[in-house]
Amino acid sequence: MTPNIHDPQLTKQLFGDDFAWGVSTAALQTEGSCDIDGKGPSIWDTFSTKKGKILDNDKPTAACEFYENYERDIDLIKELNIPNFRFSISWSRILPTGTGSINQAGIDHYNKVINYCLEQGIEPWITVYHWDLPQALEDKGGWTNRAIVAWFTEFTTVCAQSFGDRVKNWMVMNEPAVFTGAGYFLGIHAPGKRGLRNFLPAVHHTVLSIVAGAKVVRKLLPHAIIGTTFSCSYIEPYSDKLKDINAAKRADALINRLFIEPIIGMGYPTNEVVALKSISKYYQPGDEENISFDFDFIGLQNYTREIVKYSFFTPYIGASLVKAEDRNVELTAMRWEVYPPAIYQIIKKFNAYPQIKKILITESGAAFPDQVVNGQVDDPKRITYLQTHLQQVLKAKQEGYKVSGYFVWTLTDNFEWAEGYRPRFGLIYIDFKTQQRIIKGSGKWYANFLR
Ligand code: GCO
Repeated sequence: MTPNIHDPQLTKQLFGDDFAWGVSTAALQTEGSCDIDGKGPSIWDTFSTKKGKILDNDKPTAACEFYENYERDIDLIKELNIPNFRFSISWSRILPTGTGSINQAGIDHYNKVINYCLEQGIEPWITVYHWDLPQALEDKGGWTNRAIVAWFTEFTTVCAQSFGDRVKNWMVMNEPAVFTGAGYFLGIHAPGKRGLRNFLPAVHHTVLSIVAGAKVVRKLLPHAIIGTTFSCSYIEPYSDKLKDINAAKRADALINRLFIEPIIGMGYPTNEVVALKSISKYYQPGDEENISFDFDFIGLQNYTREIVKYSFFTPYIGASLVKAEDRNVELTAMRWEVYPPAIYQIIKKFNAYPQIKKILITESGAAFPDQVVNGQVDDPKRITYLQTHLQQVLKAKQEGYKVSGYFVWTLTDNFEWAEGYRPRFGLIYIDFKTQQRIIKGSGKWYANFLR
């Protein structure tokens, strides 16, 4: 089905004047120039040199060349009528070894990006940390080392002091469940560590760091609007059998609640996942007061739904995901189910927490196998994905649930972590050999919607 580009049921006006529309990116996925102007290596620069870790052994060395050519892509954001641009700061550009001496060239670079956005009338939104830890800190244990709370506070302080006079909207961290789960438990993302003995301290130090970072921004920039972002999937049990229902609850605790609940003052969800109780080993006196913060907003990032089944063989959690490809459903190039009601359910779920004041969708989007035909990229599936998800966001809003922003993931095709350059999530196509850009049909649709 080719969607109606001028769908009268879906207009920007229906979401209200104060709804924030945007697009999200991340430093490591777009910048390239990994060792330019004094930048130190990040864990992804190192991880991607190990054979077999990234699909096709792709590397983020060049990515979208955003570092060198940021003006070109910010011009495209303007051309697409997108008023808000969310991007992250590369820690090892600012502090090449993570702590200690500051690299002025890194600060100058982000000043140029911020200033250019403002000159084009685009509001910059900063994510302080989007997964690219300086390798020098990983060499000292990374997120498993409690000293990281001080290192992260130092990095956040430099960011707030350098950019806070012009940047109003801050997100302390992106998707802690993914970088700790994939990077410190499953070993499939950088730095490739595994097991509970890495995962549990990484979780606790991440929570302490999110709160410490938020406090520093609040102290240095009393007028800043401070959020942090979480990945979340709508979870349903495989059957109405009690053991599947309980397995789904455990998966929900791990996937959706592990970080958000402590941060809003509820503690870790240890009743559902008993293995999490050992996190107390990493507590120090006073931590109870330092694991929660009154955020101005929470960013939710949703892509799909997961179906969960009881599994005797899965350690710690006794639950497994029923793969979307075994469920005869529509899939994206990530093999994730296309299920628009998931985003509505997620908004509804997090509206039930009275501590959450404001919700923004800080990522939503899909990868499909786009192709250039006669110099054009038609991607009707992505247009349908965005429209059907926006209809669900609108439904939530009209039913009275808080939700006040929507940021598409992402501007251009980019380096999709362990999946390399194959999954294409962009509104804009990139030929990675020539770095040529082509605005996809979905980009034109979004531009028209935002006009
Ligand atoms: C995340 C990250 C993005 C990903 C996107 C698609 O949500 O995992 O924020 O960096 O590229 O989500 O997987």
